[in-house]
Amino acid sequence: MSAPAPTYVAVLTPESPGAIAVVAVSGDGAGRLVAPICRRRNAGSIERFDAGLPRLVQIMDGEQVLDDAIVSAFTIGDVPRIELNLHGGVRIVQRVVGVLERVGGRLISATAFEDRFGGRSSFDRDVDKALMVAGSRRLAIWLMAQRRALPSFFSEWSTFNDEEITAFRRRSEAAIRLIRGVRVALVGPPNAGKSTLANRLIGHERVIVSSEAGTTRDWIDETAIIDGWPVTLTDTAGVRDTHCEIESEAIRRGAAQARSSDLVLAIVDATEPADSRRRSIEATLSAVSSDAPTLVVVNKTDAVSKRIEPATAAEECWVSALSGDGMELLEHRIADALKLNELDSTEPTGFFPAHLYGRPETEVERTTT
Ligand SMILES: Nc1nc2c(ncn2[C@@H]2O[C@H](COP(=O)(O)OP(=O)(O)OP(=O)(O)O)[C@@H](O)[C@H]2O)c(=O)[nH]1
Ligand SMILES: [Mg+2]
Repeated sequence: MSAPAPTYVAVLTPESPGAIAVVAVSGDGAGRLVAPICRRRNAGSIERFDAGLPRLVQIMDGEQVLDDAIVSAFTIGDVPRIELNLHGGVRIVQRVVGVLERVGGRLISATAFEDRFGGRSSFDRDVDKALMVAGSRRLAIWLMAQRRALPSFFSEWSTFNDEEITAFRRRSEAAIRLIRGVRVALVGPPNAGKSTLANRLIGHERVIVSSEAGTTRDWIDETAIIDGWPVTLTDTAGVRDTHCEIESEAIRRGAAQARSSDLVLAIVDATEPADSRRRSIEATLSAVSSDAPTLVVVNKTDAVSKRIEPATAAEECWVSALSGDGMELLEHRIADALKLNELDSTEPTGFFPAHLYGRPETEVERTTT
């Protein structure tokens, strides 16, 4: 008699803290493996799980309750699968998986599990991976559109000419950066309104604002939704000559952040005379010396009554972080500078580096491991 086919166990959610974790068990013996380690909340035992009838149970390690979990049973193709929806603590997941292994489950990676039982293409898995980190509704909708558009594009890859491939790669660069995480640094002299502008873009009072110059010390990262796209904003300490050691270190750290950003917003104060704004822009940009594109933002337009003369041609955006005036245009400009407008259409566009070569990322992972 041949040995019974193994029952496989995999953690489907990422190995990082989260609100829930999903442990899947697949194979003919899935029910026989899971039922004995579960009990009803009134301590009664569980005989079996019925498909389509999720149950709230306690997962047990002997007499110890490991977690309250929702357990659902279904079949994929004709293979029975049971999913345990646990609380997301890393320790709970480890212990539940440990119990499942002890009663005979064979632990495999989520990728191997998906290969065996998922029934989904590797590109679908790319979309799911990206959706997990997509920080905005617009990006999620865009990814769902790619789920339809990209596979047929990949299947015709060999028929495209160089020009078509180049256009595809150009569109894709912006999306790859967005999925990896786009960073925008706010720099400028003290009191220009960097933190007020950061709060306005973030949508709540995340950072401290005060009329005292030198308020922001350590740089602060926070996600803002710019034109519908998720962008990480870094508010930094105002750039000026100072004898204060702590402030100097804060300025140095802020400049380092700006150098590793995808875009630098140089904020200046509209109430300053044009000459002094010009000097501020020069001093700020030389202090951060970043290769990233720069957008000069003139803030506090509400505080000046007469028309302000541009100090340099680079002064492109005029806003009032206090009243919100000009913010919509500023958001468009930021999105343009980050080339996110490349994603306005639903043309096939890659979002992982492997897509630049016409194949799903998971395929590359598999051939390189
Ligand atoms: N009238 C007006 N005041 C503003 C505006 N934006 C900021 N302020 C004021 O300018 C002062 C400094 O604002 P902050 O946002 O703390 O400036 P900051 O550039 O972050 O300053 P540091 O952290 O010290 O470098 C505060 O009193 C703000 O209320 C604006 O658009 N209009
Ligand atoms: Mg500040």
